[in-house]
Amino acid sequence: MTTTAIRGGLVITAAEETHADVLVEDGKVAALAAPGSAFAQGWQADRTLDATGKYVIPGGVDAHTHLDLPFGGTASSDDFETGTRAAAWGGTTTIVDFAVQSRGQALREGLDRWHAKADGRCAVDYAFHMILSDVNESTLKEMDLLVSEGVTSFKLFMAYPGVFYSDDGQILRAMQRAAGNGGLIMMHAENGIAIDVLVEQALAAGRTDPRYHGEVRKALLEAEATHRAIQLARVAGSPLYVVHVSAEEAVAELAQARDKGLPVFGETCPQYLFLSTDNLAEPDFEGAKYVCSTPLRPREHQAALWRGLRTDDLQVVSTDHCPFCFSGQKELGRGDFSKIPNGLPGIENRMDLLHQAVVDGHITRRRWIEIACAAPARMFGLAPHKGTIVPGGDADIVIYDPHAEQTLSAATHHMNVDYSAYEGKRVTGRVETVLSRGEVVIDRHTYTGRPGHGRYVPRTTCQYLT
Ligand code: DUC
Ligand code: ZN
Ligand code: ZN
Ligand code: ZN
Repeated sequence: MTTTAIRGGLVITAAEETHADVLVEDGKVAALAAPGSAFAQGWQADRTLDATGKYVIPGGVDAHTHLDLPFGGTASSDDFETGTRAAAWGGTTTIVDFAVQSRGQALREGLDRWHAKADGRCAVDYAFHMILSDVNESTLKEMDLLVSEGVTSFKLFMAYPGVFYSDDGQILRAMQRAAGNGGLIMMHAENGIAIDVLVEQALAAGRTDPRYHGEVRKALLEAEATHRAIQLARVAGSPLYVVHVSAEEAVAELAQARDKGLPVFGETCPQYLFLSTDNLAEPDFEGAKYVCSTPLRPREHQAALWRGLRTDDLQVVSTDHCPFCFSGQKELGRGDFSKIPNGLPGIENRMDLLHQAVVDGHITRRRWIEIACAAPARMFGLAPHKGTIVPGGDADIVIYDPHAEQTLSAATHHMNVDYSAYEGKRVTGRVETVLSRGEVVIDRHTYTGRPGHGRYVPRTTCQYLT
């Protein structure tokens, strides 16, 4: 039985901040004790980590990643080994990735494929959502089975006609099924049919640069789809989680639904909080680095996102980490923005960027932990093992130096991608040491983890509803 003591830090959870020693036994949190008290009573640790002057926070839970995802004629450049290692570097100790059902495929085939990609390769713990690309009678029946084995959330797309797209009838059926089996429907809310018309018109008019990606994927078409998804969920009697919310108008739809008391939830991502259409307009095709969907918005939208995070109209910040190298991958879209693979890297940067938001005064320290750790854990059935520091919970713990200064850069990050979306950005705060189930995987800025340490975690249903 290995015991570890984390001494002298300020323990921050979503619920409270307290100076305490954290005692870890066999991968679990054994106790929180007043500083020094456990040792005075004879408690002994095999290893003591000094957290004096530091924060002791739960490991991050990133509920939206795409590792090793075939997309846009290529595949995301981080696989489960490199992506989860980068997550650990950034203080994230649990990811929920999206297994994909391809057209004509059973859910089981897609899920097995994702297990094979991840098995034995992960540095931190992982779970799966399931993307539904082919809603039919047998898919609907399979949803029940997946829920019972711990894949309790299903992503549907109102965008990407011909690829992932579901029509309103398919969406309604999947929502009805989720209403019966306890599953949570996650929605990519953009009107993809209308967007495709605008894409065609833009290209025909010679508007081929990356910035037109942002212009055709209009905020109003995100808001319209968000509104439609909410109404369909009401009709079906199912809860709804809208992923990667970027438009002020979409936040307003969520706020209105929540004011009615509906079980509607929203996620945003660091790129929408810190980047904007200014980045998409960077010259020499550099804007391609910032092509993702939903797209980056004009800077004016950011205030609504921060407000939504403060008022709890948005509950979660995940990354939608879906990296493609500029060289050879983003470049596929030179001369045609619609061929730029959609997605941004960020799995390593989320905890730091959100800490910077604390420094900047957008959110409190406890809200930082809520939106990055506790809320995603509860939303996706991982609490209380993940997302908090509580006796009996997993010892997924980060010692965080709130005073260290760092400059985000591709030269120093650990994601397998040749650029940083935040190149040159100065942030205050840095991950120092990371424990995953009691094992030190980052030891004072040195990686000490290994592929295969991370375990698959079956999930219960959404804990916001019970
Ligand atoms: N959006 C992205 O930017 N990448 C992956 C899929 C998605 O919906
Ligand atoms: Zn999406
Ligand atoms: Zn995504
Ligand atoms: Zn310091």
